[in-house]
Amino acid sequence: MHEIKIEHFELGAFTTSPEEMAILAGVSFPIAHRVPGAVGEAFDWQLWYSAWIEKVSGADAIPAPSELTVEAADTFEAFIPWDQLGEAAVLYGQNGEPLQKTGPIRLYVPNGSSKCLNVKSIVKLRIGHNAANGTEEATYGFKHTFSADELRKNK
Ligand SMILES: Nc1nc2c(c(=O)[nH]1)N[C@H]1C(S)=C(S)[C@@H](COP(=O)(O)O)O[C@H]1N2
Ligand SMILES: [Mo]
Repeated sequence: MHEIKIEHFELGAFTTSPEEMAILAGVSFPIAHRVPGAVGEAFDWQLWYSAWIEKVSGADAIPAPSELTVEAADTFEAFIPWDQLGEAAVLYGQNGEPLQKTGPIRLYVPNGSSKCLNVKSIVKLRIGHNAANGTEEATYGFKHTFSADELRKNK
C-alpha cells in the first residue's frame, strides 16, 4: 500500500505517495537524529507542509492549521495539536527501500505528549482547523466505527 490520502480543511482531498512527499520536502535525514534508536530515512513534517501548501494553494493565503489527525491501516489514529509538531518527522524509507511493516509512512512526534503518537502505517492525513485552536490535547487509539452491516452481524 503506497497511497496516502490527504484531507485539508480548506483545499479538499488529495492523493500522494511516500516518494512524492519526500521529494517535495526536499531534505532527508536519518530518523535517529531526532529519535535515538529509530531506523530509516525521514523528512521534516513542517518542511513538507510548507512546500505542499505552496504547491497546492498557489497564491491563496491559507490559514495555519490547528491540528493533524493521522489514520493508520489498522484503524489506529491520533489527533495531534499542530503546536506539538515542531520537531515532527515522517519516516518513509529504510536502506533506500520503501518501509515494509510500518509503511507507507510513519510519523514521529519527538516533542509530543506521548510516544503513542508515533503512528505507523499511515494511510490518511487530515489537516484540520477548528474553533478550539490550541486548547486541545493529543489523543490516540483505535477507531470504533462500524458499518451498518457489521453492526447487524455483531448483534
Ligand atoms: N498503526 C499503529 N501505530 C501505532 C500503534 C498501533 O497500534 N498502530 N501503537 C502506538 C503506540 S501505543 C506506541 S507506544 C508506539 C510503539 O512504537 P514502537 O513499536 O516503535 O515501540 O506506536 C504507536 N503507533
Ligand atoms: Mo503506547
